[in-house]
Amino acid sequence: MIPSPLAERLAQLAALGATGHGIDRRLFSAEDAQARTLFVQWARGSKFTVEQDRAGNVFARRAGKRDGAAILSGSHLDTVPNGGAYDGAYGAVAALCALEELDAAGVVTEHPVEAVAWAGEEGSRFPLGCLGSGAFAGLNELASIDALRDDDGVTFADARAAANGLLAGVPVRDGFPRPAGYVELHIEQGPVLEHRGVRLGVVTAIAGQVRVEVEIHGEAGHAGTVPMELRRDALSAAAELALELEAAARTIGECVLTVGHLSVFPNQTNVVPGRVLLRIDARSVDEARLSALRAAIEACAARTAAKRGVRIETTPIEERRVVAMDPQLRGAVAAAIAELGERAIDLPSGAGHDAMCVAAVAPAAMIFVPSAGGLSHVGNEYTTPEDLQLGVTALTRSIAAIDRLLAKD
Ligand code: HGY
Ligand code: MN
Ligand code: MN
Repeated sequence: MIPSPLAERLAQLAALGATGHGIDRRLFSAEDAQARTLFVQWARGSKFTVEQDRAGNVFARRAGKRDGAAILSGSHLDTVPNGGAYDGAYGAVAALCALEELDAAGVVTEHPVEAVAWAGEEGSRFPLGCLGSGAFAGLNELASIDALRDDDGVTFADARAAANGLLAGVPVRDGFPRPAGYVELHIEQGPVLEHRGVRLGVVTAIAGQVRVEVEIHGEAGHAGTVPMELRRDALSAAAELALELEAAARTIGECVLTVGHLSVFPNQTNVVPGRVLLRIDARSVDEARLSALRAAIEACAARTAAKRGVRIETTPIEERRVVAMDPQLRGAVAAAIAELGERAIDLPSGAGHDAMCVAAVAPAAMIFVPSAGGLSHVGNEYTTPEDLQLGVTALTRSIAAIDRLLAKD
């Protein structure tokens, strides 16, 4: 089988940041700069006009009959540590392939269409998810993003200005022009499509997210001499808090809560941990449950602090509301898929996506393809080449359908 540009491009991207256990490609790293450079080369190879914005997002524009507000499609090129080859990269490459398929079919759209590679969706370097799309949508001021620091203390502003930041030779556009509409193709990252035996999904809503940083101040001491009853062990307190939070999430129901990031200080075998830093990621597609999660985090922290005699500080670091996808665009996507003779189901997204930010400034829709075993954010993330290709075809048809729909406005 002749490899498609989609498969070849995904393979090239997968090599950037390969760790042997997955892919580690964080914003403004050398690997990330190489990935954005490939995106630019592929776009220019197909005669699309390329620009970037001050947040590091990269755009490849295909002209339409009109100038002005474009229909955007894309996703992110960064990954979580030891992430997979499809989360984000697939949607960014697929958008380019969709523009090329429009060219090949001689489709002249009313609107310009832009493929976009969003910067820093994962929040795996700077402590904010959807960093580029959040700036693009005006949800996060660039000035506040500039001040964000990575674990080495490097600010976003410095990283952006450094060698692996904004790309040399790519014009930097002014501001963040509002698009006419947005459609993102993404792997489902869950088990529903595979379980239902369906190859395409139309997303109804994207779960809201609450991310909280927690600092637990206990008392460091000699592991051999401090009696158990006199300890204020920050790690034992963190462990108790994590279990309390897990129980609270199970009680609230239809939500998820994860303590996925934890640092112990001084992290020395023979020293009682004096301080622990952890981050909580809580989500639900129901706003009332999100509020209950916020309250539970505070209540569990207060209870654990009192019980263990430690001081616990909680700092919200990210708040994303539940975002419903646009009903009209969903209808256009569903009709385009039906024309392909393919079945699709409606489903919510527990994973966050750039679409939840872009939806603040334009009607947005998302299309899912199945994830094998529902796995994602792991190195063995997989979707069959046939499903990947079907997704591109569905995306191409959806972009054309959305263009016709919005041209009527
Ligand atoms: O965390 C998420 O849901 C997304 O992958 N950033
Ligand atoms: Mn992800
Ligand atoms: Mn993603």
